[in-house]
Amino acid sequence: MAHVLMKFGGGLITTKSKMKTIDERAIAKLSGLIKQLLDLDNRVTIVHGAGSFGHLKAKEWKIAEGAKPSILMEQKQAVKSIRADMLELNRLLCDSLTTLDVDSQSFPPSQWATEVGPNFLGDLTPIVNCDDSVVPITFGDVVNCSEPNLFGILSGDDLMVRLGKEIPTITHCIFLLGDTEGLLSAPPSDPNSELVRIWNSKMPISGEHDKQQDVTGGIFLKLNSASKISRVVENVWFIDGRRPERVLELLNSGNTRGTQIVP
Ligand code: IP8
Repeated sequence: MAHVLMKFGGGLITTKSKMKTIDERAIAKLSGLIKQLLDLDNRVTIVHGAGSFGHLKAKEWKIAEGAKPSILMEQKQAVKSIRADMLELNRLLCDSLTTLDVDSQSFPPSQWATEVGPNFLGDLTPIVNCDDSVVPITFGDVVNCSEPNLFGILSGDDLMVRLGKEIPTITHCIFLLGDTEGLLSAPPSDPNSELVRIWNSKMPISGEHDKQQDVTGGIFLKLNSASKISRVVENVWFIDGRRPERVLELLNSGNTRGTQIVP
């Protein structure tokens, strides 16, 4: 039996550039994957990103930079609105699971976490000790921070680091990506770009961070997070989220098409 910690990237479950647009087909496929994993007696813990339910308003109102006196009223309004949007996205995912008779429990970080980065504060034990018949789900969110920032963005990648390290039963930690098969040797626009099959933090990366839409760290934060987790979890992978069957193949055979992250 495996315990799989998976992150659904925001670019996989939403269209990143279009305000609050979900990818219904992708979500239905991912729910199917969770159902299959549970039917095979595995445990599953989910983290999801924000995509166009978080990054666009966060970018517009500079939420990741913390409170700015000249626009504080608007920022506070945006914080409320992003939190509501994230609850909405989370509800859509949970509803999709319910249609397959999968029970889930949501843990919205704005309600239990403060501060940003992998050393954020908050009690993870309700997620760690969640009943194994239920799929715990948490997500990237706007959290309260101490002065002078007052608020900030806690990325799902940071939640992955802490859950990967603090849930002792995790055997597999998988980042499901929306637009690539894994880590590429060069940006996707480069014709010589190839899938990197195995990566450790001493290897160079030639990535792009889409600052237009992404207020957290893009591929760099993901790699850094995965690398930290690989020190405690044996199987850490980047896999194409449009091909969920690769997750099942990984569990069955120990290998699949994607990037394995090693210490
Ligand atoms: O997509 C970001 O989480 P991520 C959360 O996991 C918000 O980096 C609200 C932008």
